[in-house]
Order: sequence, then C-alpha cells, then structure tokens
Amino acid sequence: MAEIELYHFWDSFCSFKVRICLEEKGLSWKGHYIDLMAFENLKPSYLSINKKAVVPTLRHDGHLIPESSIINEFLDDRYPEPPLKPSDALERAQMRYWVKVEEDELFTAIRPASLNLMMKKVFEKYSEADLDKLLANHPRPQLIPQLKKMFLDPPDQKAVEQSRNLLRATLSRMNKKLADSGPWLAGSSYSLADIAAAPVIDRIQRLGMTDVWNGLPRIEAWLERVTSRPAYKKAAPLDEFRMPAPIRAVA
Ligand SMILES: N[C@@H](CCC(=O)N[C@@H](CS)C(=O)NCC(=O)O)C(=O)O
Repeated sequence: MAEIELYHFWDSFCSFKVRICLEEKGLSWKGHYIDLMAFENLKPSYLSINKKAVVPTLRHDGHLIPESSIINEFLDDRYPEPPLKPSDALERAQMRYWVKVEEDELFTAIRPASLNLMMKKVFEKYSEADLDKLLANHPRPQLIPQLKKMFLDPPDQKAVEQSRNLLRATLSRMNKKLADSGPWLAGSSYSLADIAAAPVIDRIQRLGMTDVWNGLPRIEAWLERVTSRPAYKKAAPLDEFRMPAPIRAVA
C-alpha cells in the first residue's frame, strides 16, 4: 500500500476538495497541518515542498504533487475505484470545464468575502512589524506591500458585495447546467467537478451568504445530495480547526 500524506489546512477549500476525493476512494492518509493563519506555509520547510507556498500538496510514496485539481485527477487515475471521472468523453470534457469554473470563478469570487469576513478577525492580532517578520520568506516578495495592506485594512463591505454578485452569477450558470443536463455537473454521474465545487458550499454557509442560491432550485437539490455524502462529512473542516465565524453577517 502506498504511503499517502497530505499537507493541508483544515479550513481551506482547496484542501477540503482533496480530502473529499481521498475519502470517496476510502484511502487512508496522514495529514500534515499547515496553519495558514500562522503563516506556516512560508516556513522554509514547507517552501521546499510547495514553491508557491500554498496548500494542498500531496506526497504519494515520496512523490510531491501540488495543485488540488491535479492531485484529484492523479488520485482517480491511480485509484480508479469508485470512478470519479465519467466514462463518456463528452461528460469528461464537461467535468474538466466545471473544475476549471471552480478554479477560475468560484475560488476567486469567494476569496474577498472569506478575507474580509473571517480572516481579518484572525489577522487583527498581528502588528505591521509582526507581518514584516512573518512575510519575510514570501516566494513573491513584490506582493508583500499589497498583502500587508490587505491584512491590515479594515473589512471592506464593497468587496464582499462583489463576491456575492460573482458567486450568484456562477451559481446561476451551474443551476442552468444542472437543469439542462444534470443531475451532476458533468452530467449523469457524480465526479471530480462536484467535488471541486462542494467546499465552496461549506464556505458560503459559514459566511452566512446562503441567499446567493435563493431561487436556484437545481443548486439547492444538488448541494443537498453533495453534502449528504459520507465522504463530504468526513472531509469537512473539524470544528476546532475552523476559522472564526463571520465578523458581520451579510444581509
Ligand atoms: N490552484 C491552487 C490554489 C492553492 C491555494 O491558493 N491555496 C490557498 C488555500 S485554499 C492557500 O494556500 N493560500 C495561502 C496563500 O495564498 O498564502 C490549488 O488548487 O491547489
């Protein structure tokens, strides 16, 4: 049996995405917790594992694999049962398209809401001098002034509203896709596309923004099915490792 290790942060949805895949496959894995809120991703020991300083990273029998979507495809190729890629070529293309939508749209849409409503609550304990020390190893030092501003500025309600609008737009397209050729994002079978989008549901719920799917019945039915799967429940962030509840619920 191969040795499977996952470098992850419990409350990161890229990590959650990989944990769902591992649980769907029934694989046992060893976790290495990288506390993003303590900037452990910037420690030299982790930079030697992931040069972008992001989680997750999979170590499979000593081989390092970054990028959550690539990790999940690898896991499905290496452990084909139960299959998480449709056998039909067209549905497989659909699966990859919706994984890309998660990466390009859902991931970027929800970040400002997470930052302003949750992460700032953690970052407020850091002074500018603390941040200078903590960010010193950043692999892209040109980003440090921008990151410091992002962490130190007060919560930005406008950015949260932008998150809400972008999420609503993408969820509406997903709703249409599910209505036209569901019941899953790739079509007839549950796949890596549903797994990619599932953690966003958890974050939207946690942020108190569930009104973004009001009036999108296919999304509501889909998320009910996705979140009731045992693998989703096992992979969900443990309560003690969750970031604090939102600073302010968004109406
Ligand atoms: N495309 C990457 C994105 C990884 C990523 O940005 N991970 C976030 C957590 S969801 C992270 O580690 N952020 C820390 C940082 O940006 O400093 C993937 O899917 O694995």
